[in-house]
Amino acid sequence: MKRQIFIIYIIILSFLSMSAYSQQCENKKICRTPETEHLLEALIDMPQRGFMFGHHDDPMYGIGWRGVIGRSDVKSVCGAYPGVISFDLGHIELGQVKNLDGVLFDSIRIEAVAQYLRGGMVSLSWHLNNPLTGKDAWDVSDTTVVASILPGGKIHEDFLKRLDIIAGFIKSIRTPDGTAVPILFRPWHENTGSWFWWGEKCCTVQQYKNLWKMTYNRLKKNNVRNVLFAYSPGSEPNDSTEYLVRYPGDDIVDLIGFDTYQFDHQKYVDVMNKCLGILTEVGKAHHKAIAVTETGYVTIPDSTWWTKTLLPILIKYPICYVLVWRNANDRKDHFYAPYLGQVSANDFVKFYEDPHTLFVGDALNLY
Ligand code: BMA
Repeated sequence: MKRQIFIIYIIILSFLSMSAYSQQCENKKICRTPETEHLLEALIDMPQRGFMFGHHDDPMYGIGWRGVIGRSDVKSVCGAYPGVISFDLGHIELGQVKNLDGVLFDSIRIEAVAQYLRGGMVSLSWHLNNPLTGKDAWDVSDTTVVASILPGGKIHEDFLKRLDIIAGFIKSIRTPDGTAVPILFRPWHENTGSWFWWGEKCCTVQQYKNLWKMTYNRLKKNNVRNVLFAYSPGSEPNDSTEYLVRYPGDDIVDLIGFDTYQFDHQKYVDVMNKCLGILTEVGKAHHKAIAVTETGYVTIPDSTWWTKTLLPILIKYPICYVLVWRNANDRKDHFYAPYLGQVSANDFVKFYEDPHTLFVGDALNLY
């Protein structure tokens, strides 16, 4: 008898906790997996311990190599994989097997799972072709593209299929035991410049925000639960009000950042400090994680750039990560991370050893 009562008690208890869980999920917009939820909390708490270093396409190719399993320029220099690795989904929407930089989407899935299993974070950007002209993401010749893909637009239905492909891919990134790998998705980036077809001069503020809403809602409709969203505009805002002009909203965005690169040293230092000051303020007010979502100094010709330029700026602000762009092997002189023998490699080791910087192996506790 006692045993039966105990079993009934357990059944009631699990029923109550299940209904509490589904209620919690209904209240929120996208119902996130526990791992994704944990990642978001970890990103918000991260600045208490330091910030992660990130590198785009890190395990895919580097200087003098391509497609060598386990290889990484960053690891070859400091012995550890970056805490964050990002990949790009451009051309997946066209049903192609390789992205715009020649990387197989199957390899992206494999490497994203590998990065998760080693405790690191994965982010995805999307340099998608112009859906109206069929040219690349940089084709700004037509300013009606965003309008045409929004509800009521002439290629809206067709564009939803592209979003479904994105949703399907993000959902498909799973470990062998079926756990969906949490992904920080960073669509519609650098929108405050006008070099992409979703840029400032190509759509109104409202159209841009609707683009985000449509993207978010479509992923939700596809029951994508392993996703967080990053908003990362591109050109320098003057203050937090300006930063927030095209901000899609607290209910959609989980992390805020910005993309900026060094051309002139002093200008870079000034822009970084200004943007990070703004991000710190906005992040606090809106309870969002903050990050330098893309940066770098092409070919890093300054042998002490990591510890004399980048690090002293970053340690002043509560960021959770900084990410440098790719070490292209399909373009000459287009690399942003050091490789063995590169002039800034020794300095990068010092950057790695600094207690503020976090790589795989530094107990990131993301999940
Ligand atoms: C850009 C460059 C391009 C590349 C694109 C998407 O900044 O690196 O060569 O195609 O990013 O990765």
